[in-house]
Amino acid sequence: MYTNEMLESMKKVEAARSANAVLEPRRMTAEEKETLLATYHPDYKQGEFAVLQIGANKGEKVPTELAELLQANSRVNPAEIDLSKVDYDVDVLVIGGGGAGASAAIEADNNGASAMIVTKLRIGDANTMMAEGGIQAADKENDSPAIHYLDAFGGGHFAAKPELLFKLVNEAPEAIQWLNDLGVEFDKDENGTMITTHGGGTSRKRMHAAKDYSGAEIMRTLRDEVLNRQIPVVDFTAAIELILDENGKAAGAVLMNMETHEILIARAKTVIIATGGAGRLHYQGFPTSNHYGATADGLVLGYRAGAKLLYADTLQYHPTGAAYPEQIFGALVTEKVRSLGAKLINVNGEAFMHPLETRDVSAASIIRECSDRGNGVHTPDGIGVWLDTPMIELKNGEGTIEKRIPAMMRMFGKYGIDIRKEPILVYPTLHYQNGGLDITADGMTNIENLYVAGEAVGGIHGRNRLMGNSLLDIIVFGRNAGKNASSKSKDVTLGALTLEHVNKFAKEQAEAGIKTDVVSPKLLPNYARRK
Ligand code: MEZ
Repeated sequence: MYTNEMLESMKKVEAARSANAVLEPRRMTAEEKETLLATYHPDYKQGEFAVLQIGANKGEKVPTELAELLQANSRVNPAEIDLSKVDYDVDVLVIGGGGAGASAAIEADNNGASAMIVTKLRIGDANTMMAEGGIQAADKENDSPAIHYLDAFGGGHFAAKPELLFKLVNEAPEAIQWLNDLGVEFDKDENGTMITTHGGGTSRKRMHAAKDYSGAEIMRTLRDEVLNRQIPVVDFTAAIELILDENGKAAGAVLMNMETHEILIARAKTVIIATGGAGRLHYQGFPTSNHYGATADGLVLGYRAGAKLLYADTLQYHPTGAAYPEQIFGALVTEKVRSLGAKLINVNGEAFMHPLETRDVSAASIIRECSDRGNGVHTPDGIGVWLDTPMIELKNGEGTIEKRIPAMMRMFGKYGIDIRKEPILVYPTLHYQNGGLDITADGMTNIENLYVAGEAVGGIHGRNRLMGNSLLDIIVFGRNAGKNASSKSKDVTLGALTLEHVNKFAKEQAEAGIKTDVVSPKLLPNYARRK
């Protein structure tokens, strides 16, 4: 239960609530943000990164844990794999069963291709399911894709690949329409108009949501569509190595049954990596809001085959992970809580920052408050700052919390915390991989016929992503990859299948003097129960 320090601090929060609710903490200047990030954001902790010694991004830094996996040993010995025994033969192989993979498979199927999804867990076991607050699209009169572009480009430190961001924002309104037509139950007012809110760093209210389980609602709909179309889904089967053909083009994957470890071969004219993020690598010891399977597998598969990474050194720490109670440590407390009016408050009851700065700035600000400033609230196991949820109903009226963020109410309610009456404690949690595999606007990597969609892509958002642009990118780039990979498959004649790139990578490893017992892709987190 709450310690005395927590209770004392909570009294200060309550006493200051009415004043804090109307206070508008000023936004930080560009210079203030720069200094803050450089001093407190985990991306700037040089000791936590390693320089890659081999592969397409040799000489670049990535998180130490990722470097270990990118430069690890393959799970297969190519000499022992019989590539002539093909178990699955398809036009489009989709690796990953989240929102991007499902969207890709649906569009490939629409386009008349034979598509198949392989996933190491089950379809829908993915970060898409965990997304809460919403999906951005500039579809209101006071907004436009150009304004959406400016918000996202600035929020990402002007580093997004312009052609990718252009596609993201321009295809956003149609993506919402597509989801709506498929059956996603977006929040609407009595006239049927979609309700939209702000997110951090947005200059317009363009966050469309299904309460605070937007990702689950979207994934439910996409999964139903995949199953209704009878698109084959091979569950509990991981892709453990890509297969190329003799001309160096993507041509399938070596698969492994997660229970029996049986090896299977999938031959495909085009391959789409849609394996999601890396939160379960727990960079720098952070907890994560991510799904159990988020272990950067797609980055490893692509890298070993020769695909290039972009911005793999930049991660997103969601400012508000649950810091208390310990049973939900690191779980996502949606940004929508702040969109609806809750403010971040320190141990002394002070609103120490504007609640809707961009995520990297908000996370760094919370870390500063809890470290050098000494203004954090100690919990029995850690530290955090208050997110004053009762402010939401002061601002929007009674019943708002139950109506707009019922999942948050339930998550804390299970532990006896009524977020309508008590503030909650939060601290940054590892949430999103800003970087990933480099693609062109058609979704293809530098390896012909190898496409990527979703969180495994790098460069759509630059070096920091705005809320709601990830649910959007899985739809826009998932559909894009599905359409383009299926069209491309019509012109592909596969050469002989090979795993020679795996041998080549092992040779590079040896030449660089890398000796390691680590095998990758990792597939499951360190704490997974293994046979
Ligand atoms: O885009 C996200 O990461 C998101 C919607 C998260 C959230 O705070 O709800």
